[in-house]
Amino acid sequence: MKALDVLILLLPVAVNPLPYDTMPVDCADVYRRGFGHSGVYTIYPAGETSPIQVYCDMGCEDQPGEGKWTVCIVIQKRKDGTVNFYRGWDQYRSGFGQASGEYWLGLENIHLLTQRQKYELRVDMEDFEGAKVYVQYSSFSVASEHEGYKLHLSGFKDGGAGKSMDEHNGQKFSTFDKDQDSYASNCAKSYLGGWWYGECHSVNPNGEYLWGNSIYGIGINWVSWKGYKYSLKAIKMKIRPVE
Ligand SMILES: [Ca+2]
Repeated sequence: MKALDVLILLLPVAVNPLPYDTMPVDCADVYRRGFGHSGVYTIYPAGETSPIQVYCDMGCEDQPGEGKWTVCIVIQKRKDGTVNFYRGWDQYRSGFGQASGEYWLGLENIHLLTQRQKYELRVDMEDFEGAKVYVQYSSFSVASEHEGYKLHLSGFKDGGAGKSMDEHNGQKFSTFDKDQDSYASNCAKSYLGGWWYGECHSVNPNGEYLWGNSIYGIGINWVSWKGYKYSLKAIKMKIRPVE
């Protein structure tokens, strides 16, 4: 038995669960309660019966920005190709992967968070040569499933990656088994991801993990930075409530 296990056994068991009004609804709330370390936390954006595990980044500017991104919720993370992102609708709706590693938080969770209050989006990314860039949008929200989890973005700010993601504003989400894109064929099938595809994409953060060289459009592409034939090393989508 490891020392940590013993410690856990010795800790007193909470007899009464905390009342709902003390449960954190997002990462800023976790941080305000004194948890200052980045890591996996449970938050309750939709109430006490719907806990979700998220990665709270308590210092979420991977490269220098304006210094105000101190706490955020990571909604998507790619870094080593350990998780398969070519998945169907149910998986993209409810989320997959591990909050401690590569993951997708889930469209329903993202919708619940961003309908509660106003959020902004930051996307940090890195290539295999060590270059790091980002973009920010001062407003980010995802509509309900009934509305196809439509993406709403505004207030672009460039941290070097360029405005490719703009093209996806207003699109519904699509997976290989649910085509809601605006193209004749199935973009998710053609480009091996799940995304707010239009005709079809200019960024593909949930594409195949390919260690650099990408067959046209199927990798983790960010076209205004690296084009359709380069798949990024790492990308993280993060949101924070607007104060
Ligand atoms: Ca289509």
